Amino acid sequence: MQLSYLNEPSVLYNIQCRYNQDMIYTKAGPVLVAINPFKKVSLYGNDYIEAYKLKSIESPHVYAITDTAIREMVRDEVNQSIIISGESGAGKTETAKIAMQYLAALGGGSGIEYEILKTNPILEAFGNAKTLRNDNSSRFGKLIEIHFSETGKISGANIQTFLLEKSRVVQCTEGERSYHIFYQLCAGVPTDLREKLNLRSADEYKYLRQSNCYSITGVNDAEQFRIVVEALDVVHISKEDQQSVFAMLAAVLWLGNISFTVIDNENHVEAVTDEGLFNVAKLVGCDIEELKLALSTRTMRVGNDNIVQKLTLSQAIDTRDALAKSIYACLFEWLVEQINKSLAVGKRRTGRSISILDIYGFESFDRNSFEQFCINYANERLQQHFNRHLFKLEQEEYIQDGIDWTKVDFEDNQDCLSLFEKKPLGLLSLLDEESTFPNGTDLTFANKLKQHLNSNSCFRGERGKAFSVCHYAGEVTYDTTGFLEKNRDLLHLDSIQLLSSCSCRLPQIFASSMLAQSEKPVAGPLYKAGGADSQKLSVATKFKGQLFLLMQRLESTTPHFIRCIKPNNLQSPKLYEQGLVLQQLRCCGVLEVVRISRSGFPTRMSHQKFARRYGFLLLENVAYQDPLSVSVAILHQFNILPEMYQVGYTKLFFRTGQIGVLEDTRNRTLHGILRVQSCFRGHRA
Ligand code: AD9
Ligand code: MG
Repeated sequence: MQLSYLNEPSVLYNIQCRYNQDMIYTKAGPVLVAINPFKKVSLYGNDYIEAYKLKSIESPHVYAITDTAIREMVRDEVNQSIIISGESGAGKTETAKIAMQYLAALGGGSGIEYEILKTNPILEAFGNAKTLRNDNSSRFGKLIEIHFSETGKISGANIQTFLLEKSRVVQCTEGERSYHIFYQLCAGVPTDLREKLNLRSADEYKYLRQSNCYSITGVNDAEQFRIVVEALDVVHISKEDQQSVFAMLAAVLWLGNISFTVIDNENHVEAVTDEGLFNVAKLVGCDIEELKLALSTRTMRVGNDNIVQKLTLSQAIDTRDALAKSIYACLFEWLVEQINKSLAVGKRRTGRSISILDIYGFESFDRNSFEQFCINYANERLQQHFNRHLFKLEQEEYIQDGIDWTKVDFEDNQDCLSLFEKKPLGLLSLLDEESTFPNGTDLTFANKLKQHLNSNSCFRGERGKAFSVCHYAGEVTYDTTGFLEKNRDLLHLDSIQLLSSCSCRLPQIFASSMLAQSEKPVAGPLYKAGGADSQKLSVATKFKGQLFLLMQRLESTTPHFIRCIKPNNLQSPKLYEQGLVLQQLRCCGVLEVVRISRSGFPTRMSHQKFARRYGFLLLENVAYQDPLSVSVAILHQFNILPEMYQVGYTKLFFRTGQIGVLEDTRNRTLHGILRVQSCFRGHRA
């Protein structure tokens, strides 16, 4: 459906009308808007996939946009990306799966497409959790790159993940849960393995008990466990490795149950030799006494001597929790690595690919911490990519090619990004600087921000340890408590050494990957607090680097944008809050996109390409003419109205939908030719 009169009310009215009839997808210029139905809608499955493939349905859909990506990949020989954004709970992960479903239906042979689909239950089990916003919230970012062979079949895939929220393993807000896999394991593990791992029910583990939430309405964790195991089989993770994975999960849970007792009058503590300690030692394969030592002391190097320092209760708890977080994060990375090995592209790759990006959405809670700070920073970066493609680059291209074009102003989030990234006085730099000071605290960090950034229009100092940032999606107040520690993310060398001395394979692998990370000479701030500690890149700096690389990769692709919108904050299928929808559409720039694309020329093709692609449809012989003349002849023959295109110096520019008409004619003609040829061959045979 095309709207002729575009303003906020008409767009909103249209989206709501469609939503009421379960048509959750609407096209806003080149952007697909998807409103979360929070219920099953009958828009998916093989019949629909077939219909979109044959183009017998035109209604906007994730399938349609994915189909366009495939066609453009083949037509332009350019890699494509499908970039899905929206707030937490808006439907990004579901949308990504729907797009993957469409791609998988293209087939690949040897079941690779099936394997790709099976990565979803695994990654969701290990990387998603129930939050206050979303029962299945992604706590990591994901880019899946699906490769195609020359014949247009899937030849393999590669998954890249970004910054898993590891604090959740040891710390979780009331009403939220830790990662699904813990509850699935506790509920669904078969009896023999349960005994081997000494597993109890979820409510016996302190890490899971603290948030007082064990189940999710409508979700059967035991059944989910079965699905995950089946998926692990499909991506070729051996039964033996699966057992090791579950042993690591059990070890993390038991770590949380280790308690400490005061041993002297200086408040130093020692780990209690109880069930927790015993089980951890058994599961990772280390000596109980060594584990006890690693959790209760710390080796410092002073000059040429090693000095063993006893820990206080809070230091010991931090050490224990840091170990649990590291084991989990390493396990997650290791799993992704194994999956990637299984999905690896064979030798016959063409290098063409479609990438699907699904990262954690913008978050604004009552209390926002370092995790929200990173998540929202990532969303700012993504928003800029969106702006650049739909507004900035668009205008620059028109101007460069000599097209008459009236500028449209758009919300630019560069100021907010600069607030984060500026050196030396930006949020990230100041955070890193404070993290390297031995005496730096969350409060000194907050004060430094206020001292240096108060004049910035996107920044506001708040009382105490808090500050606010004006994000494109709204203002968020961050509490700096825990910022420095989470950013340093130190793991004592004692802990790494403990892991490397384990008899089990996974802890050893984790130890060497931790060492590799900490010893690599890398640019940027390094942390070397207290002698024998590991040196490493700060979490924020590493994340920033990852995001830059991601953006670089996306820049080399043709992007297709999907904006997910949630109609209410209650995950309810019945409630449509106009104000909430308007706010999301407004701040993510969708309304401006509509404006620009109605008045702009979103499709473009070079004269050469256009002439080559459609020239054969011409009735007159133009073989000797230049591409521009051929192009103009095509435009005339097909009666493309003058207001529907513009001829630039190097390219032709078309309004939405115009090139589709030509494509259809071309396809029909080509099919005709093929039919004639095969008839001809049939006669001769
Ligand atoms: V987060 O940033 O990871 O917290 P997402 O990924 O944006 O968030 P998600 O895809 O997990 O949200 O969707 C949230 C819930 O909405 C899902 O668990 C479904 O229950 C529901 N949902 C989303 N999209 C659809 C859909 N197309 N059909 C049915 C849907 N339900
Ligand atoms: Mg998600």
